[in-house]
Amino acid sequence: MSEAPAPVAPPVAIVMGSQSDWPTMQRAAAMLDKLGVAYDARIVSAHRTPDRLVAFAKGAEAEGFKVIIAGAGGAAHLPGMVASMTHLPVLGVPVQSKALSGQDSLLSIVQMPAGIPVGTLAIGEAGAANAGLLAAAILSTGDAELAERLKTFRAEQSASVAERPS
Ligand code: RP5
Repeated sequence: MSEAPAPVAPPVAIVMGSQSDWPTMQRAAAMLDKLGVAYDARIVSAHRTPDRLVAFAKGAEAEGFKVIIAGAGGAAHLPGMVASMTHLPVLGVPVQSKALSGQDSLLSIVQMPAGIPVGTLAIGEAGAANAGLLAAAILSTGDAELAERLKTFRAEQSASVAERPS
């Protein structure tokens, strides 16, 4: 009797610092859904669950992930800490905070010292959606069918823009 094939691991991990980040990070998930890219979404807090953070970041490559999207708000250490423990590309999404409207999140994520990169997107939902698109674009360099789906997405987006305001 032949063994069942091993399940294919999703190529994208979406991690976020809190349940409260999920409404924002769902925009990344929705984009990946649209493009047919599998992902696993998890809550991993740099501050509240540091052991979970270390286990996730150090094990991400072995789990089969190819790209990591990390979203956090306020003192947003998650993307940088994840990046410090894996060579996989990390895309950081600054979640819009209540106190400082996400300026704190943005600066926390974008100002990485040389040597540990985090590809930082815009604050909030636009950044999360673009993180999904960028993750797909990275994966598309080794996946011609995904590249075609991305081109179709772009073409449909262009076609949906009216020439004049109504
Ligand atoms: C950060 O603190 C999280 O990423 C979240 O954006 C922010 C607030 O978290 P909660 O107090 O809503 O759990 O760690």
